[in-house]
Amino acid sequence: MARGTMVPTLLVLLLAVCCATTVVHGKEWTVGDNKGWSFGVSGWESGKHIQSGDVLVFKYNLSMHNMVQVGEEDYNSCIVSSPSRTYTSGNDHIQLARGGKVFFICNLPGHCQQGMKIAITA
Ligand SMILES: [Cu+2]
Repeated sequence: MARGTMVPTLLVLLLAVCCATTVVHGKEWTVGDNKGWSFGVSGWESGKHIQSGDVLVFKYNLSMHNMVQVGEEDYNSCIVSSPSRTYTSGNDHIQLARGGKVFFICNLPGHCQQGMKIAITA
């Protein structure tokens, strides 16, 4: 390799390493902003540039609500029919993986129907 191309090559390598590791630190989004994970939160996600690596924070009163990650069918029907992970801490942090859509609903009776549901494309 000629001496003149050595430095640019190293710079490119350094950039590649730095950018590959910064992906880990995503932006934190509080779902529903000040209102939190609550009735009518559906639509909060639209127009937001939410990316893989970002973290969704679901804040809610744990005696009133929960949060379940579901598939698209269950999201549409508001009925949890397939095995899904249920979160109940009142302050759930979900880091989004790359690719595809993810769906979250509250599965207490009637809550999803009252807009406690979001669909995110990461
Ligand atoms: Cu609820």
